[in-house]
Amino acid sequence: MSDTIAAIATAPGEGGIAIVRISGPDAESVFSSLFVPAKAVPKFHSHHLYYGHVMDGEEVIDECMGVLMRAPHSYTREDVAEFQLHGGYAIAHRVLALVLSRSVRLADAGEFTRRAFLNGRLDLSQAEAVMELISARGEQARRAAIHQLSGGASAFIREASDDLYALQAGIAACIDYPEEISEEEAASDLGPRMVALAERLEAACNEKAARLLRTGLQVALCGRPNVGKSSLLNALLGEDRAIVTDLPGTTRDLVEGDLILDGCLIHLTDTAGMRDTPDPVESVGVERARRAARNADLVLLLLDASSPLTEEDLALIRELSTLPVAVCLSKSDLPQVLLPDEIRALLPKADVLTVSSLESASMSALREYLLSRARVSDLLSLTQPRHMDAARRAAAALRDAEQTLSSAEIDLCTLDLDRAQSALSEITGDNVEEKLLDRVFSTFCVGK
Ligand SMILES: Nc1nc2c(ncn2[C@@H]2O[C@H](COP(=O)(O)OP(=O)(O)OP(=O)(O)O)[C@@H](O)[C@H]2O)c(=O)[nH]1
Ligand SMILES: [Mg+2]
Repeated sequence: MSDTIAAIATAPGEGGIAIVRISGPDAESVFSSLFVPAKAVPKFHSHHLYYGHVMDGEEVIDECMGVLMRAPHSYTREDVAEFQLHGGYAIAHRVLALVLSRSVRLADAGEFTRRAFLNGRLDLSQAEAVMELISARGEQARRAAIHQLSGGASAFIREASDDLYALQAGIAACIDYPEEISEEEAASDLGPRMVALAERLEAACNEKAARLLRTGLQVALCGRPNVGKSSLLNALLGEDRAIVTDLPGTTRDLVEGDLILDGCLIHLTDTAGMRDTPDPVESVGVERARRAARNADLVLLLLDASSPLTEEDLALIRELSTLPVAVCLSKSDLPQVLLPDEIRALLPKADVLTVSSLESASMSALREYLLSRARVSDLLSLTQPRHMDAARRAAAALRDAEQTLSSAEIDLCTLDLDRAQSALSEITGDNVEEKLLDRVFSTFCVGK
């Protein structure tokens, strides 16, 4: 980390401003060599915003604001300098090139945050939360990410880790002072505490809720041809996304769209009408529809309420019954032939809704329903697959420890508890290998 790095910190494209960020020991000298303040100053103050120009010799590159943040009061805890330029491609790249021509290296993805972590400004779960926050789609995901950035996961893990240290101390005492604490006494006290801690860690691994936060509720609109799937997609999105005609078999491929309802992300996939067909293109579409149904958190099975159930409908009800299905009786603005009770008899566990793409009241009810399925009610302690994987390993090691203890192998129990402690420390990054850091930060954008 002895070198100086730089990158464009803002998103590509045109915008109000573009920021070129520099971090490292040469940040100040490079900044001073390129930035000429409108009012000359003997020395730049830290954390002051200056108005001036970026110059390449005599040539003015841009009119901009410049700021210097001396270590350790900066994002990376190193000296950091930033040019706030006009937000255009050519300007930002020219300034970056100028900076890089002064023995500064282009930053790797996430390298600023990696330095912030290595310099102790954030722990690893907080560093990961930075990218979660940036990629949050919807208020629900933002709230979870800022909770993690503020140390939500870290606090939970540190508390678990402290309890684990207490267990380790208990075992050590039992080994060191066998005359004072018998193995039976230790087992009856420490064993249940190990199980309780394992249970607490396991309960924090709610993969489904975490996925809802990260990628939103995945909803597949399925049904035989012509039941109104594409019309429903369009009505939900409020735009003409999918082609709608009165010909069965109109949709051939998957048509996707995102909906944010009350801050919750819902990813909708309209699919080809499912039927046996000799048409090779359509049958690929039907296969894709089946895959979308299998991968969905919720399958909205559309059945045309204005006509009786067909053989195709019945086959689909059978096929999809093992998936998380809710039935939408569609076209409810037309005289209704198919009634909810008939469906409830066939699919007793499925919710049944009545919808019409043409009627806003029924669309509001459907939106409410989707929202109820997409909302994650509690603030989760853990939201990332990497964290949940480590917490599960820690829990498994604790359960092993309890088993070892009850088979009276108290010395061996220490090894299990060490394993648990090491898994927990992966989450906060107290004990990590370079390879893990590479993996974590490779998902970041350059400039963060
Ligand atoms: N009255 C009424 N007609 C509807 C409604 N929804 C769809 N339709 C009509 O039903 C026909 C088929 O609609 P689509 O949305 O294309 O049906 P689909 O299920 O996507 O059909 P495929 O893509 O062929 O599988 C069109 O003529 C629509 O106008 C509705 O809520 N009410
Ligand atoms: Mg369609």
